[in-house]
Amino acid sequence: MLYVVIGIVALVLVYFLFLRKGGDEQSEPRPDEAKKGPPSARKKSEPPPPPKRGASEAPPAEPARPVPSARPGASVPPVGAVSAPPPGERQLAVQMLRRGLAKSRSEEGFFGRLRALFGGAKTIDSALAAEIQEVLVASDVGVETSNVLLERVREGLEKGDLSDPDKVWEALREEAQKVLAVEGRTGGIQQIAKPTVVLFVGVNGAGKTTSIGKLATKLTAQGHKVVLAAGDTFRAAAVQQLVVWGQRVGCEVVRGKDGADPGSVVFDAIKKAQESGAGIVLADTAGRLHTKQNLMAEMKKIAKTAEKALPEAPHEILLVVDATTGQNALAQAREFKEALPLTGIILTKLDGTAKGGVVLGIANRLALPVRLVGLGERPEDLREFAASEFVEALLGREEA
Ligand SMILES: Nc1nc2c(ncn2[C@@H]2O[C@H](COP(=O)(O)OP(=O)(O)OP(=O)(O)O)[C@@H](O)[C@H]2O)c(=O)[nH]1
Ligand SMILES: [Mg+2]
Repeated sequence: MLYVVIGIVALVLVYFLFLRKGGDEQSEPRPDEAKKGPPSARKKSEPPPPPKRGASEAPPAEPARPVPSARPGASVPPVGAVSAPPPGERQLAVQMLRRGLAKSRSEEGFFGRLRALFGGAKTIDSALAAEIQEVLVASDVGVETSNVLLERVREGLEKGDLSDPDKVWEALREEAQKVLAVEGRTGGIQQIAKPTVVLFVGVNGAGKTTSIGKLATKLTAQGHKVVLAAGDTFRAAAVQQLVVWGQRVGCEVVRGKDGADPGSVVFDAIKKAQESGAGIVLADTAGRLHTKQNLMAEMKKIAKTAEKALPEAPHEILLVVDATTGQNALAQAREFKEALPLTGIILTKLDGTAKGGVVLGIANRLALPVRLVGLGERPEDLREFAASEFVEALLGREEA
């Protein structure tokens, strides 16, 4: 009997134990069931199960998510620039110019030599003017222009008004800016007629064709439709050089037969521009020695033929001058100016000279505005000339 009672009690215990376990199983699904269950069966608050991936599918470590304070889409700033204010446009232009003028700003260059004059315990007295002049003349500013620049400095030094180096620098910079403020059109090429015809002239190798290519790049990027005229018909290679630029920039190049009359090529290019609705014609010409009268006469003929195609053309005649040719550049420019109504100067290869002062000499002696400067061989190295930026880049003491 006792065994029967123990048996019944044991059965009841087993029964309750079994029931309790079954209830637990209902509230907690088995791991394998959780894996198989469709996502929709999961409660919304539950995180999704980690996706199964084969080893080969494993994605690279997920990039760190931006911290809440990071601006969405902001690019990574260069090291050291995080807290610096974004430089203004002018500051950027000065920086770019300064890079191109590195030789002139070096120790042996125009700026470096001027700076050395003020170094150490140097006394600022009237003798300083003579030393400054020496540097200016050696940097292709020329005697006449350096006298213009130094007039106020000399006066100030004699009177004792310019007693500290900063004042002397300031006076020099102000005078340099005045010298560069020549009457006439300033800055780059504007579309002033449709089409605006721009003729490029200058001696061999000055940088005419390259400047046309660079300018065409710039103008096309600004939305202008440009036609190039291969007016240097002396050499097949010269035409080819312009054709390559045309392909690169994506603009039409009008060319004549070998040895064709350059005037007729410019004429055709103007007509072509009128037909296609292009806004600007950039016309290349053969390099010529300013001393060869027949070549200079030919130059005038090209300009006249352009006028036949379109009254008032050419609207601009730019003299391209190689800055590394120093004082000779001045002599060339004078001859060209006598032969043609030049509207400005493109001064190329300033990156190749330590004598950046040549800009002052040319602007002053020729009374012609410098419109563009070449500071390297890339299209973006042709920069519109702004006197104040240029003076800051060439003579600015602080590091921009
Ligand atoms: N470093 C530097 N090189 C330049 C610059 N401008 C032109 N050049 C180079 O000067 C050389 C002559 O340039 P071109 O454009 O062919 O000169 P050009 O006046 O057309 O010469 P011709 O057709 O022979 O009369 C090329 O190697 C150019 O790359 C410049 O601003 N800086
Ligand atoms: Mg050329």
